[in-house]
Amino acid sequence: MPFTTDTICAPATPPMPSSIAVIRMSGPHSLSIISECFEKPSAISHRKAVHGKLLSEAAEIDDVVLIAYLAPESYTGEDMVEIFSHGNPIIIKKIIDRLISKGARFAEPGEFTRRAFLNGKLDLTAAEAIDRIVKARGEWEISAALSQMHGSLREKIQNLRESLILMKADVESQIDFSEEDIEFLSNNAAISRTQEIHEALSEILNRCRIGEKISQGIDIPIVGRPNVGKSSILNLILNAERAIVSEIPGTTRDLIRETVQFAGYHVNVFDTAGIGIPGCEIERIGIDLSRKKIDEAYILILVIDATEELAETDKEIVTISNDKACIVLGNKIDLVPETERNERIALLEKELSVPILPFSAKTGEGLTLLEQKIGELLIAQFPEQNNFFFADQKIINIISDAAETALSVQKLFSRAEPPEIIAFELQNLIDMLQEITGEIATDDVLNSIFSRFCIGK
Ligand SMILES: Nc1nc2c(ncn2[C@@H]2O[C@H](COP(=O)(O)OP(=O)(O)OP(=O)(O)O)[C@@H](O)[C@H]2O)c(=O)[nH]1
Ligand SMILES: [Mg+2]
Repeated sequence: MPFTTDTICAPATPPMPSSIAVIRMSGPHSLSIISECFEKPSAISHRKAVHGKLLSEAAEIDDVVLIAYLAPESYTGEDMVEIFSHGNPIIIKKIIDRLISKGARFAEPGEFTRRAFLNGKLDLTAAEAIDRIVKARGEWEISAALSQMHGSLREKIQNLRESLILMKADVESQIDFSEEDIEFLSNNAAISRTQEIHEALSEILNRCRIGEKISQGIDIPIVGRPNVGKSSILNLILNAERAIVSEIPGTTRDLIRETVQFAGYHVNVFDTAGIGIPGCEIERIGIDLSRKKIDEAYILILVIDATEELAETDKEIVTISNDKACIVLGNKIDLVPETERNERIALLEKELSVPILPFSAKTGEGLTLLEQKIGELLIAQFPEQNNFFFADQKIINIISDAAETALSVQKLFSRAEPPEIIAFELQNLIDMLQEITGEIATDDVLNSIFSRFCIGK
């Protein structure tokens, strides 16, 4: 085992009153430490839940259930103990203090999973997935992270690595037997195989980038002229009085961000400043922010006032949103008499050349359809819901370098460079793939990954 003679402990549940808290301990002294703190040390055995008093000298700290796991059959691969106590932060602290007084030390963030990785219990792609399962804010994110934990990304990388190892063996045999008449992988076959590898790595990179976007949340700004009802719509979506609503145009000046779930995705909805002629410097800054938000977004909710004539600004916003997935709401439809609605919406649709959803932030009319349409757009933008990956930025950089290196190997083949040179570059590429799964691990990458983890994970 490459690691540790020390024993670590930490709460695995948050420091707030709850029915049960879990405290974990891992390392070679876990069993001797717990034996000194538990009233019935002889009852402790591998993977068996035991119930009894946790003691500080003679006094009872709490009535607990604990499970011991003997190495290597534990999460970390070391001897481990999990203590289930009552979820009172005072009790949790006393238990931790007690374990520390007997020789354990408080764990760093992610240190349990780091030990699991170092002991070969999981690879780096699975470790990353575990962090995402804990922190995911959308259902698709959880399901993608679960399949990554079960090996979806690792298998892809390992298949590529195996194919590269075969290729390298083939190239190396040309070094040794160059005088003899042996059938080698033809140059053309090697060129097309490296192309496939480049494409596979680019695809993985793309899926990691989508994973990143999805875990940060997909931005959907609500945009339009001043006073058309953007803030009222945000409040309606959230079912809360989040943004100030007033009949004075130019009320909202800042971006207001709130997170909601649509169709299983975690979405950041933004209320923005109305786009128009700014009345003051602050409004101007707000309008600049709105325009920037329109630029960056893939999906937009565009609001027009269905009771008013179209303004040039409405047309301009529709034009600049042309290449985006856009839902246009004809808001304040409650103010249009029932008999005139169809005609009104048809006229606006004709002038703007886009479909318009009749909407009322006041009565809630159109909300169900809006939510349904946002769901459809999200699914259209991210069609393979759980087919994306999660990776640390440093790992994403390695994948990107690997995709480039596959291309440079291809060039070496097409220039028919000496096999020694090609084999060297192939080995570089193989090493990069090993860094992704962690077979080759640097402290730099490990720190970057595990420092993002929670304490106790
Ligand atoms: N009748 C009716 N009034 C609405 C509706 N939506 C908004 N309003 C009213 O329109 C006015 C402006 O609403 P806001 O939500 O503040 O509009 P906004 O687009 O955020 O305005 P700015 O922040 O100034 O750009 C307020 O008086 C709202 O009560 C609606 O659907 N029906
Ligand atoms: Mg507003």
